[in-house]
Amino acid sequence: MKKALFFLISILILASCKNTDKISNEKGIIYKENIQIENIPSTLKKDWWKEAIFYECFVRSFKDTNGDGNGDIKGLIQKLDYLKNLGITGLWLMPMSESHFNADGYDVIDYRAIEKDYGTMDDFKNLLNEAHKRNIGVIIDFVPNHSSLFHPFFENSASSKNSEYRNWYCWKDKDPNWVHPWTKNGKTWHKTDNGYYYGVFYPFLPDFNYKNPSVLAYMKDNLKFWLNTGIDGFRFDAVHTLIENDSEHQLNQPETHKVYQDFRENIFNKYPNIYTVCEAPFTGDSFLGNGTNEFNSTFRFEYNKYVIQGLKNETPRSIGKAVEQAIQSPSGSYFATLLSNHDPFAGLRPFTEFNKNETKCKLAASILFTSPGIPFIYYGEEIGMDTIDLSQVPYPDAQIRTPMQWDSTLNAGFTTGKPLRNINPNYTLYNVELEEKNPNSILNHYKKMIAIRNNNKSLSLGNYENIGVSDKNKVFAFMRKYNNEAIIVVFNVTKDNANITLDFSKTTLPNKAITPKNDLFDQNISYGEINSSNFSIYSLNIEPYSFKIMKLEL
Ligand SMILES: [Ca+2]
Ligand SMILES: [Ca+2]
Ligand SMILES: [Ca+2]
Repeated sequence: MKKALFFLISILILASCKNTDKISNEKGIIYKENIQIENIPSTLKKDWWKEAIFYECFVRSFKDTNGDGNGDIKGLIQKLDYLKNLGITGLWLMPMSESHFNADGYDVIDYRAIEKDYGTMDDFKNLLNEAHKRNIGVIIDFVPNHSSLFHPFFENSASSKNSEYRNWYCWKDKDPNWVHPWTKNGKTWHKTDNGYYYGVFYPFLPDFNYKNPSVLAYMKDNLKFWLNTGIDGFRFDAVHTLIENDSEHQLNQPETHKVYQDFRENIFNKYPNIYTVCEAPFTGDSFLGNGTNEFNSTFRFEYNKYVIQGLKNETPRSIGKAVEQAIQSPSGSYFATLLSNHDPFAGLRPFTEFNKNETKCKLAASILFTSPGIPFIYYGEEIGMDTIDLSQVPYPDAQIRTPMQWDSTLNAGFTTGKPLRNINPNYTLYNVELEEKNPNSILNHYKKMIAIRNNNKSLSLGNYENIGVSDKNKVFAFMRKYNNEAIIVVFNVTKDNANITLDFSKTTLPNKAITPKNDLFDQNISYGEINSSNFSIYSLNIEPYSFKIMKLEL
């Protein structure tokens, strides 16, 4: 009898290991160690991400299928055909790990479990299958710097100075009073009954101690755990904050780069078709390393800043500069470009930034999809979702993380229950169902521009060349060239008509007679021949707030 019971318990423990990769014992939670790298064949084409257009999705706000008011994995699966139809080829999912929900998933309590509100690991694997069937790669957020206060390791760490996991977080007996690296009068060390812990973002997000080799090993196992599920890569959160040394040395430390070089060499490179992109605001290209030894991409927040501001102020020079710089990453690496994301530091929703001006939303998208770099759309951007009033949300970040607007019915078709947070009142005018029917909608503009990028490799893989223009106060122009295809893009971002000439003499365009094809966006527009007599004075008329996309076969 005893033997049978022991056998039963063993089976149960094994079963729980298999499902969650962790077992509980009297000491707390112990995670499986030394996870092996598995050979997971990728169904996506080699280096798929270099030509991809990504869609950032906050699952909790995307589509609810069980009426609990929270978006879920099954809801995302239901909407994969919408995404396929939009033309995107990559999905970035904001954190999928079980979290305490103080920070929309960036407060992890279990690195190896799917958020309970989202569904199960089986649901997640089903999502990966369904996305891959549609040639969509899936990357997930990974939050290396901090956990939730309610992560069992932090709870243990905080319980006593002698606790087993004490050294997994950063503790001091006295407040060292470090100056906060970006918030004036912000606190970095937080008081408890038995010491101060470091938490650079918030008191409820304690930083891990990466000087402890056990932490590093745990995180490497977590990375392998997720890669073994068949995901196609990661978006790494706040990479510049990983290791801190003293008050003056809290960000972008050399030891931090060593950690990512280790991840790249010993994990990422062993899964050959994955993509890694990192968030490190305003640290330039430092987390791209030499181009091949840290992350594949880093978000270029200067890009969205200058594109959005340049369109608001109608200053073509600053936008042209931002586009040009989007290709200047170390060889082998790529900047990720965007107009907006889930963080207000990167701006509010473009529709809000442009004061509800649809034309500027569309121009911004046209710039994004013709620029060098790997473009990312933030969910709802493609339908002109607005920023919600601050009084309607529990905390500021939530004002740009409201439920997706699918149709004009109650709760915008997001849920049949009570939505987790208020839906933006503009949903009756701006939603997927209405915009799909309107050829001039923001959504149809996005679809058209995405198709143009997907159908023309010079826009994704091509080089960048600046084209001289006769009136830099109205217009900027550039060329993207790949093999024997060149695309010339000209933007007038002002309220005035622009009657201008283009100068190709500083480009690598061959000085011979070529007639551009009809405009890629508006097939009704045809162009005159480019030849040796007009090579430096090619005339074009561009109406206010409009653009031309000319394709040449060389
Ligand atoms: Ca739900
Ligand atoms: Ca949760
Ligand atoms: Ca840190």
